[in-house]
Parts: sequence; C-alpha cells; structure tokens
Amino acid sequence: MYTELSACRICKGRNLHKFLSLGHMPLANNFLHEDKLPERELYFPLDVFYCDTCGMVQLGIVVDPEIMFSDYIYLTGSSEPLKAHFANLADEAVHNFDVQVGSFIIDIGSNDGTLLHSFKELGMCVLGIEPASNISELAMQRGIETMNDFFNVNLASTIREERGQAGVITATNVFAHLNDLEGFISGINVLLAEGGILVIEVPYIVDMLDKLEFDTIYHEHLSYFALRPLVNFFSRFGFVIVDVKRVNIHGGSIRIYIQKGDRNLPSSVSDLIRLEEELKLDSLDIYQQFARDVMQLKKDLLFLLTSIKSQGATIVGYGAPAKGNILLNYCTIGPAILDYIIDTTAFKHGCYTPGTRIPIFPESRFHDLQPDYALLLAWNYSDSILEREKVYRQAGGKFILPLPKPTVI
Ligand code: DWN
Repeated sequence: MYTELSACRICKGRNLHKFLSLGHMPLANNFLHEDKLPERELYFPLDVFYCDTCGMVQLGIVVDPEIMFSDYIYLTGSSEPLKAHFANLADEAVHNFDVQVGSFIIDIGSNDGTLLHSFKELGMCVLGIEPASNISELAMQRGIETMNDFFNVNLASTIREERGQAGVITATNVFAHLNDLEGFISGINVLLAEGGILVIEVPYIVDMLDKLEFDTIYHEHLSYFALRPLVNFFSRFGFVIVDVKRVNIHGGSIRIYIQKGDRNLPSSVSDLIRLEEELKLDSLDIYQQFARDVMQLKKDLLFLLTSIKSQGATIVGYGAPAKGNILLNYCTIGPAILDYIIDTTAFKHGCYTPGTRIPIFPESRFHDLQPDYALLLAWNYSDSILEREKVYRQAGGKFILPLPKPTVI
C-alpha cells in the first residue's frame, strides 16, 4: 500500500536526512462512517526528509494514490473563504495574462468544480480532471464538465486530440500531492497551448516553518516546496516561472505562473529566492529546529487543554480539516478532551475522526450547546471564523488557537 522514497523527487539525489517523525498516522482524510466503524485502521509512518543536494523537503513514503484519492471526502466548496480565493485566482489569471473569452481552461484535481465555476463565469470553456468518482459526479451535477481520472500524459494526449490544447491549466493543492512530477510536466507539455499559462498553488514551506504548521504534514502532501527547487525543476523541462506571489490560503501558499520557454526570472521570483537564502532553507539546521519546536508545541497544547478540562469546562473541535486529524493524533487529543467536532461539510456529518474517533456534527450543535471552548482545528480560516462566531464569543465562548503557540482568544 505504500513505497519507500529511495531518491529525492526533484533532483534524484540520495542524501536524504530524516529531521522529523510524527510517528505512525492514519490517513488524514480517512474519516470513519458511523455505520461501519472498523475494528482497526490503516496507519502509515509519517517521516519528513531534507535533500542535501537540492534542499527539497519531502515525505519518506508514497501511499498508493488510489487509496487516498479515489473516494474523497474533502469539498472545496465547503469553505466560503476558499470560494472567494479561487474567484480571485480566476480573475487574476484572466486579466494578468489577457486570456480571451471562450478560451479552453483545464483544472487538474478540480474537486467539486469551485475554481472552474469562477472561470466559467468569466466566459471560459472549462474541463475538470478529478480522480474521486463521488466528487467528480458532484461537479457534473453542478454543470462543470469533469473527467473522472488521474491526470497523466495519456489522458493529456486524448484531451488534445478530442478538444485541442488549453490556454490555461490550473493545479491548486495538487502539485505537492504528486509522486510522478515528470509525468505531470510531460502531460502539461502536451496539453498547454503555445503562449498558454500553467498556474499551480502549493503550501509554502516558509509559512509552514514560520507558523509551526506541522499538521499540514500528512500522507497526501508528498512535497513541501520552497521556490528555488521549483525554478530548477521547471527549467529542466523547458518551462520558466514568469511570476509568483504569496497568498494567504491554507496557512500560506505560493501561486506560481509558469510558461513554456526560457527568459530571465522576474523580481517576484528572485525576491523569494533571496528570502529563502536569508532563512537558510538550504541547510538542515532550520528543519531540526522546527522538529524541536513541534515537540514543544505538543506538550504546551496538551498542558493547556488538560488544564482547561480539569476546571470542568467543555471543549469541542471547530472544523474537521484533514490537518486537524494530524494535530489530534500527534498530540493525543481524543474524546476525553473534545466532546465532539463540528464542520460545514455534509459528507463529514455522522463520521468519526480517524484514529481519535471523535464524532462530527453540523454547526447547529455548536450554536445550540454553546460549549465553553472551541479548539480551532481549521485555524487557516481563523479570521472568517472568529468574525462569524462573534455572538458566541460575546457570550463568553472562547477559541483556542493551536499554533504557532497555543493561545486562548
Ligand atoms: O491539500 C489539501 C487541502 C488544500 O485541503 C487537501 N490535502 C485536503 C484539504 O485539507 P484540509 O481538510 O485541511 O482543508 P481545509 O480547507 O483547511 O478544511 C477546512 C475544514 O473546515 C473543511 O472540512 C470545512 C470546515 N470549515 C468549517 O467547518 N467552518 C471551514 C470553514 C471556513 C468554516 O467556517
């Protein structure tokens, strides 16, 4: 069900140093259905490595993508801030690269079609590629044409023969999930029209390190990107990064615009590469410090939660993100601490969290029962959630922000 990484995914170097072990973990999105709670769950080692040759940070194993992505529970459209984020991406790509109305746009890992819906609103012809059959069906019901498959060079050739090449190809929170990066870029080479633009978005390792976002480390995320290794990777395949910007989504990501050909790197790229050099991302030290800080965070969070619990207060989880399951399992936070978790995704209602087996309910339970504290597992949406729950907070309800330092707000 998984393979061990033998060489760096980007440079094929073999000097890989393990700097963090989160132990054996269940799959972060493997929520358990109440009517078929398994006796035992699949656990896989979750260890993170640094490549001495090119500086890439990556997991030590690759879990079979069929296991992780063929039947998926995560819906992009369940988070309002994410819908707004993707509307901004579509608008920015169309205007910055003068994409003509009627252009052919393909989204790889298109989920429920949230991003393609924004492109469609801008007058584009859209096509999604989504491996989860349950979710691609949902996208089709919403009027977004979607191919239920994993992206690869063969599928790219079929689309090109049947539909022609695309002016824009997007891949948001996909590129870091891929083991075969060369296969991906070969498919892009076939499918992207001359002068076309590839847009990828990936969590940015500078944010992960800066805000101690260790819970974003899980088996779906094979790579943890700095910009420098990506510049080298794309140039090796005849592509060039023509712009990059930091975006405040999923704890901090980079949105990268890539085209075929070669030219001087823009200042937006050189500025980030300089930042990465200043932070010494090309040495093991910063990652070893990150690992020490993560272990301290676990102690601090558990101390805070058990102290609150010992006062007889009630605590629940707010949001049931995949990352929340890493935080809960690594910090050994289970039903003895959290009475339940609420989430806006209907698929997740009636489910239990993997490993910790905490029940998930609709938001109404939270508003009806008004618990004393809410552990903000969906911390990446803290601004919008704290605003939305101001009545709860004004009535004395308190949120616990788990990282970068456990804080009651
Ligand atoms: O790469 C991935 C990221 C982008 O999305 C995938 N591997 C899986 C997934 O990770 P995640 O589950 O950590 O993503 P989110 O978007 O942080 O999940 C937020 C969860 O919180 C969703 O289940 C929706 C829920 N939510 C909520 O209950 N109330 C979200 C908001 C904004 C809210 O107000």
